[in-house]
Amino acid sequence: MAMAAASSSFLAPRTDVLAGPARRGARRVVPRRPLTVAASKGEVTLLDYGAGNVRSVRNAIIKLGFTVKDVTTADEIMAADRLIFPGVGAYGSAMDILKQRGLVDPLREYCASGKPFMGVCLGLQLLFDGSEESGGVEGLGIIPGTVRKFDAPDLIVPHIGWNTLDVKKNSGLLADVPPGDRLYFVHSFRATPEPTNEDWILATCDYGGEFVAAVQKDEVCACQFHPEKSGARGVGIFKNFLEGNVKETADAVVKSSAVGTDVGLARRVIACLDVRSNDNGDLVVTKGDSYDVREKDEGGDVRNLGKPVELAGKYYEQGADEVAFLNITGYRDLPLTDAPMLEVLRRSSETVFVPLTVGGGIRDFTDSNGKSYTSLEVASAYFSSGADKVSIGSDAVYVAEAYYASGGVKDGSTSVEQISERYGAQAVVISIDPRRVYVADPSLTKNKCVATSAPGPNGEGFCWWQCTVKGGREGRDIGAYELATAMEALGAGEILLNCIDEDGQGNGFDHELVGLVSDAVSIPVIASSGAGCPEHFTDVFEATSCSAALAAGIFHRGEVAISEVKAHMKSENVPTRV
Ligand code: 1PR
Repeated sequence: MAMAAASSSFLAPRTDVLAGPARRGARRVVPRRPLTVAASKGEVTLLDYGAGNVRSVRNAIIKLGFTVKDVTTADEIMAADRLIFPGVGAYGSAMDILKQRGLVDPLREYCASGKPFMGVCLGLQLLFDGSEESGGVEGLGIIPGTVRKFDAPDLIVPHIGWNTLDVKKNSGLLADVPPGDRLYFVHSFRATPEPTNEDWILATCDYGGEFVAAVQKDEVCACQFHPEKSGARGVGIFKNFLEGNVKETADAVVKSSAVGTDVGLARRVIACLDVRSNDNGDLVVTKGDSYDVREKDEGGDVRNLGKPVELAGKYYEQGADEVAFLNITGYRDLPLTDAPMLEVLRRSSETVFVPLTVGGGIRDFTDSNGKSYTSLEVASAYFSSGADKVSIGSDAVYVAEAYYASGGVKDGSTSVEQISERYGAQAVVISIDPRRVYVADPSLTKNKCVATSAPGPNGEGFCWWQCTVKGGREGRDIGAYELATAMEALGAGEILLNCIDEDGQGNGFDHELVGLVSDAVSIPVIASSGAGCPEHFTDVFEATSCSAALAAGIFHRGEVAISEVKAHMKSENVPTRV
């Protein structure tokens, strides 16, 4: 596929980003580590049609001791002993690719043969008769039913996060998932259980109504959730599949609701790693106070709080629901050549089996050789290196300004629209970097104001939040409310809502800002900036309808572990994955 070719041209030589060079500005190139080849437990055939991140599926298979064989011809499908089909992207384009490559009938035949098959996410949906997505498209027609968009009123869509299952029959596939445990979902469309597909339903999930979470008939299985993003529990599901432990038994199953009241979609806790090169050229995790990341002493260096891959692994072990990497100098670096973020993603995805977001520098750019790259190509390179979502900062502000200037025209040409169209809305996060602006009267600005409980320095009773670009260096005449609503209209799937005033202050999240934006959009909002203790997480979840809360400093400085935040949420009855 063209996209895969475009992304592979970005693949920089492998450098050891964990090791620091001896002199300023240089990056030490360390030879590849020699690979120790363990005996393979067997070969797994992987149907990857190049439309998104399946690196974690590969990594999970390899971690479990199996080798991966990619499908390059239709014959290889029927020749497979075990086939994994991690569907990514939109339903219509996935079916188009399968048709173009002559894979539709081989897939149907393979599933009919009863050999082990595992579909993931879109790989489950494609088994159904068809989908409303992409204007109505025919699927593989193996399971009766149509895939439709979540449609309950006031539901936040996409359904992103960790949710509990209602298991309908006993299968070895889910044997290691205790009732009440959560798995990671990310999707806007779903199939529903119906009398015609009852014999296929292994588990359902509730989000604005019951939908199909897993199906199984003998050795043909599929999950709407992502095992490869569901931590150790999810990797265990792949293990059961790969080792052939999927037998169904007639034993009774225990419903999740029978083991407690903490069921349903959890509020997420996200660890954020602001990454940049320090003055020695080492790639470090840093952290600012109101975005100033330099030590306070004279000639202060960039604050160094650790190594990106190591810290991501630590937070995964502590129970982070997601990890975000923000390349904070991406607006001025050439994102794919100057900063080895691709390598950070590749390494992290080898051990971190929860969703990874990467931001910084998602924009069109031209390198020093005059070669131009589109934001879609930058995003493609990140996805193929292991990112599940990209976060767009400065470019989103320019896109929103142009959107309002045109009177709300969507012509499909912007970074947000193009990445959303190719990879799905759930893969596009908008990172907003706003600063509070006080006004005595709302008529003094065209941007949406709130009456604030913390009046300004001159007693101003109202405020709005001014969006910035270039890491907070330049303010623009557009508010966080206006940016968020424009981004939802253009196809973004999630808002990462920072606050420069609160960043690194440890005083808690800005509830007025988070409330304003969460109420304005129906896509998930991640509250960010200001967390100083576990109570700040429960406070923002109680005060607003945000879906997730993100923190950096308290985790990096070791003041609070993610597990402590989760334990506190549980004690306060805030749904959480522990
Ligand atoms: O504009 O698309 O290249 O993206 C640049 C990205 O880098 C944006 O997502 C922007 O938020 C981020 N960024 C740029 N400069 C800084 C900086 O700190 N100087 N960091 C920066 C943003 C803010 C948060 C932080 C929370 C939580 N960091 O993500 O992690 O405020 O911190 P806390 O818990 O310690 O309070 P583009």
